[in-house]
Amino acid sequence: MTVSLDLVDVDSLLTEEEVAIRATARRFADERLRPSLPEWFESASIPARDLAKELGALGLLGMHLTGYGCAGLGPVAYGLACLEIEAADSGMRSLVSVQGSLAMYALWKYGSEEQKTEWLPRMAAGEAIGCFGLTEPDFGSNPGGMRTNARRDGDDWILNGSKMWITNGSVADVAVVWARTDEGVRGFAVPTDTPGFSAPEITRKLSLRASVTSELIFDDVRLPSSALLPQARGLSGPLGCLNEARFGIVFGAMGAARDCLETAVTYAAQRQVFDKPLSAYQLTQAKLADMAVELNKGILLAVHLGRLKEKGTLRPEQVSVGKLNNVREAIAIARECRTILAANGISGEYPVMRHANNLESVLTYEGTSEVHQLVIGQALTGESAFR
Ligand code: TGC
Ligand code: FAD
Repeated sequence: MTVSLDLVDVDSLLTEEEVAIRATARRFADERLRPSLPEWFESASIPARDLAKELGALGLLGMHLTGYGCAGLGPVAYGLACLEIEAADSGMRSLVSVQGSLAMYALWKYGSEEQKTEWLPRMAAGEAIGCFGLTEPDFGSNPGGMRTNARRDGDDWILNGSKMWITNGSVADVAVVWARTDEGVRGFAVPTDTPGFSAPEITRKLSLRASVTSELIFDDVRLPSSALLPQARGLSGPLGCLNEARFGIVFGAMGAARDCLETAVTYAAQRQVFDKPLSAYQLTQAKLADMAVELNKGILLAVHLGRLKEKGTLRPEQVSVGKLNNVREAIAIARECRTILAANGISGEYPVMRHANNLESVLTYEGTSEVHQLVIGQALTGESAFR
């Protein structure tokens, strides 16, 4: 957080190592990402392979995992990196979190030694890209209803079905795919050059345009028994990965919010209305103050959850508190900042509306706001209201 927006000295809660990693991620975001984002967003195309290698060289892919070429850093360092990358664009953070928290984490946590050594070092270096296929066209919030299935054929598995809205899908080298089997939901590491696998890109998105989003189609994809993730059984496998990615979003969303607020503070100081700076009006200051308070609260919450994660006590409903609050506040901040920039707020010359549009996806993916309300509601009441 820049000095001017860090009203409560969040920095005093961070270690030197965490501050250093944040600085590395911020420099990359400022120098490599930020200048190109308006163009990538407008053209809806990103140099995903180059970016993955550059992020890998900085140690930002799977950075909270240990061994296999991963940096082995703590959760707060990982969260701060997500925050800085998302300050550039939520789509960039998606690239990082799908690679590290979903695809790599699934292989790291549930994979065989052979799967880990085959994929993780290359994925940490950004030389191989991963995606994570859980959502289906008819089953998003309720992945337990999935239709994608895998059946045994001798020692092999035959995979059929489809996944929808899959980040990195068309550029991935390996897809972690969750499928219904005779033994319940199981995960598979599917090399994307396997015959019968295809990943058409989803176009005409109005949000997260600087991110590859795809459908995955499995048409009698034959996989050897070694493709099965041996340690994941049932829905708790994929849901365990979601906890990791949601944690990154708790921090990341605050990056998008900070970028909007920084833009609005600067803009309000420069913009003259009725013969004096917009920032000198009480109405503007009330908006800026309220947004800064929510930003500071959100970052404090993120750091607190990070410390719980460090101790190994972080519970899924606590991650839901962070994801629900911080994304909801981030989108509110982005929209309020847009009002301060008024007409300029709708222009791609400024990052505010791009962040606001991106945050619509962030509000939906990794569990919608409603899903997180229901997770928290269940923790409060003991009653499951999902069904
Ligand atoms: P339910 O019966 O409650 O649980 C089934 C099994 O899973 C266990 N479990 C969890 N385990 C780990 N972490 C969690 N957060 C868990 N929540 C539940 C549970 O203990 C049980 O285990 P077992 O051993 O008894 O079988 O499951 P349900 O079918 O009622 O569903 C619960 C619900 C609705 C909360 C869950 O399905 C859910 O979270 N839905 C939202 C789906 C979602 O978030 N999808 C995200 C897809 S990936 C993505 O969006 C990537 S976006 C790109 C980016 O990140 O940038
Ligand atoms: P639905 O589940 O159809 O929900 C529709 C509405 O109903 C929502 O408002 C929801 O909150 C509400 N609702 C659902 N259930 C209940 C209930 N029990 N009570 C009350 N209200 C309810 N998925 C992946 O697997 N991998 C990815 O990499 C990935 N990347 C994504 C990238 C983008 C840009 C987007 C937009 C999505 C991505 N997703 C990914 C999918 C994402 O996780 C799903 O969109 C999300 O889980 C919601 O599912 P749905 O869109 O099918 O909505």
